[in-house]
Amino acid sequence: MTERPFLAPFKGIVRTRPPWWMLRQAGRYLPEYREVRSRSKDFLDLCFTPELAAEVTLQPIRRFGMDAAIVFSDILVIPHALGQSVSFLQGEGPKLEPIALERLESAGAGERLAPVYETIRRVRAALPDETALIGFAGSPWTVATYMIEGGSSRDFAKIKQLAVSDPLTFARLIDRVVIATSDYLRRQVEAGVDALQLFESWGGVLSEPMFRQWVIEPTRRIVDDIRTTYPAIPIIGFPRAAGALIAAYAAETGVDAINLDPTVPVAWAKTAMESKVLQGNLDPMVLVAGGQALDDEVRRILDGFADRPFVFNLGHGIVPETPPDHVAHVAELLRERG
Ligand code: 1CP
Repeated sequence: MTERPFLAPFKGIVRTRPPWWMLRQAGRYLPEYREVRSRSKDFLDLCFTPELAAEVTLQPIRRFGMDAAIVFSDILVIPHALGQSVSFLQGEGPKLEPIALERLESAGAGERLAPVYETIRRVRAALPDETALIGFAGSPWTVATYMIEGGSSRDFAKIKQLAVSDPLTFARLIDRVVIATSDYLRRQVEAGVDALQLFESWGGVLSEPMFRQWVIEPTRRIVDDIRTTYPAIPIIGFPRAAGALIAAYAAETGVDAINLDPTVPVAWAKTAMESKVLQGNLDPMVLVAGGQALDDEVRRILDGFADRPFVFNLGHGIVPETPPDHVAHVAELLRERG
């Protein structure tokens, strides 16, 4: 097998051109994605139809040649697997029906997520040998925000109330999500992914003690669980917008790498997380804007992380307004580095 460039930083290898991929690199900014999406009944149907999910996973690789593909699925397949009803309404974001804790299905993620493992096998068979494949899940706190709030939230009022006023009940919910997520990620590795990413999109709304209890601790349990079966699999954590607590997350969860959001200063990240692979942290809006600002930002980030293990990426997901040409231009800027 040829060495996959994406994996080099995880072995401590630094090359003149770092590997790259882009958060949410499959999706609505690509016309070929919109075409496949229009053929599926709804978004979850797309996630659970291996033929279509594999196709949209491969689309950005064909167009731009990133060093890694990320399996097409969503963080909300875990509540679905636990028996909560999840739907994605056009233009409104996800909607989750309220469900009593006792009614959540027990055990792991079970067979409901089998189509995702089939997607992984298909993608691996179709990918160029040098391209890595990343599996992922949401982190328990972030997944629980959707389960408790019933969708996206601004103030996280319900989940904070529950976590503060009834921590035992909330801990039982988090436990269920930890077990299902560990199972789901282990099965993704078994199906053929080269690395895993955990998305903690909403950890940044918590105080330090709550962040330690509901972000660091459950994440550490998942990492420990995966490591008992797969000690060498690279795990990337993404504690988005978590400020100074990012360093505690990096030190205490056991992840190998940290995806940095656009607000994290390069120099701070390098000293605060010296032993970690770093990934990020271009602002997706600069990618939309393009022009000189894009060139300057890509160069600033590449120069800033040039001397250490690094994966070039965005600091948050690609937005649907992104011109595909701007992504092609970033690929060009990276190629100029060798
Ligand atoms: O109609 C559509 O096509 C739906 C848009 C969409 C897409 C393309 C959703 C709904 N999910 C996805 C795929 C997805 N989501 C991937 C696959 C990889 C890829 O696209 O290349 C990944 C990794 C995610 C992760 C995800 N989903 C996160 C974590 C990252 C982040 O953006 O913070 C979160 C929070 C979700 C929930 C979710 N799913 C979809 C939407 C619109 C949302 C966000 C809602 C919100 O902002 O609260």
